[in-house]
Amino acid sequence: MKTRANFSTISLVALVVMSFTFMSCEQKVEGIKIAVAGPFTGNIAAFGEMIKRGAELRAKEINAAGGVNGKTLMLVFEDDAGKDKEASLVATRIATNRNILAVVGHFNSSCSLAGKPIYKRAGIVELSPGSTNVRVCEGSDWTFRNLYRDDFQGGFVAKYIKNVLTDIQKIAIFFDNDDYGRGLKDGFTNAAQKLGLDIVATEAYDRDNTDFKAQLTSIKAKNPDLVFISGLYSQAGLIASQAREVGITVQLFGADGVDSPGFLEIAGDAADGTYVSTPFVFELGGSEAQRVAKAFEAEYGVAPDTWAALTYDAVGMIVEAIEKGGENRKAIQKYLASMTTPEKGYEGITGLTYFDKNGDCIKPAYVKVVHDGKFVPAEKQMLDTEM
Ligand code: ABU
Repeated sequence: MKTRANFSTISLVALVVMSFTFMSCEQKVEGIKIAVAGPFTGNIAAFGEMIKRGAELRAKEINAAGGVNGKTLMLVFEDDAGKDKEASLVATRIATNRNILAVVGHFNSSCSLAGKPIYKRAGIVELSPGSTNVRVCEGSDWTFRNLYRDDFQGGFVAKYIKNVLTDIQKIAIFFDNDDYGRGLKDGFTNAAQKLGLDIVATEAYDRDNTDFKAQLTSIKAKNPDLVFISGLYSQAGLIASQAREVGITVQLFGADGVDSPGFLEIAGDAADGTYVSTPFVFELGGSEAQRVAKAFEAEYGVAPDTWAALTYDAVGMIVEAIEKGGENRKAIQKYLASMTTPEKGYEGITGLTYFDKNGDCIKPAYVKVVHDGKFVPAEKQMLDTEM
């Protein structure tokens, strides 16, 4: 009996010591930790690379200026590979690490949607710099984004075609069969039909495929004036070159998922002349955007893209929320949720961000076109945020 009692006492003491050790380990964070979640590997890793660099540049500048409340800003990169199942695992890992105060991410709408209930349950903000599906922010007070939604983007592209590319009447849609591709296809179709444009073909593709010639041959048979690609650069690059191979010579138009240097690399010469809609164009940004573009190029040897810019701003927004709201998860959420007017908004390099009751924001769309192997701002822009 006595031996057992001693053993229990020793066990209890050991447990208490271990708990204190564990607690002091958890509390031993000397900096402020933010997670950045995105596709850092896999076939859309060009997005992830820009996201990582945009976040790192912002953190470097913040730390050089004294950190966050005098503490070092530490970024924890979590790779979801652009897949919803990975995103759920990543979200759980982030949510259960109490040292992480907020998440910048995810990039893919399907990943933000997969993470949403996990972040909501744990009470940690996810601020996406890339997800545009209409449902991403609905139903959670913890989810925000700093770019437009796909109902707006789809309507914008339809209106741009109607008003600017006035020779176009018959449109074929080729869409990625995921949350982003389907939602954008729906937004575009609704708006195009209201504007009197004819949708002559709607074909789906799976993101794991690399041969799109069967669907492209069906599209060609419908004789469209334009093919709208509702998907990501990795497939859009192949689609552009395979479209030319099967004899489709008409105008190609993509959306923000095609806005990546990766598209230019994969499509090669077939990219030339392609239009894309996008939430940001560096060349049309203000002086601070130009400064950041130069700093980025000096640091990484390449120009930043749209996603580097939106991530740069998203990290800045979270840091502002910590400094002005408080150093805990709930204070960050409260601060972002209070940014409901332009006056209370965040002025970043991508423009002014403030939120509606869902955590969505109203920001304009722009158009780029590929010219001589580079994205350049299209000659005609259409900057109204009301559709
Ligand atoms: N909006 C760009 C593509 C990422 C996504 O929403 O899935």
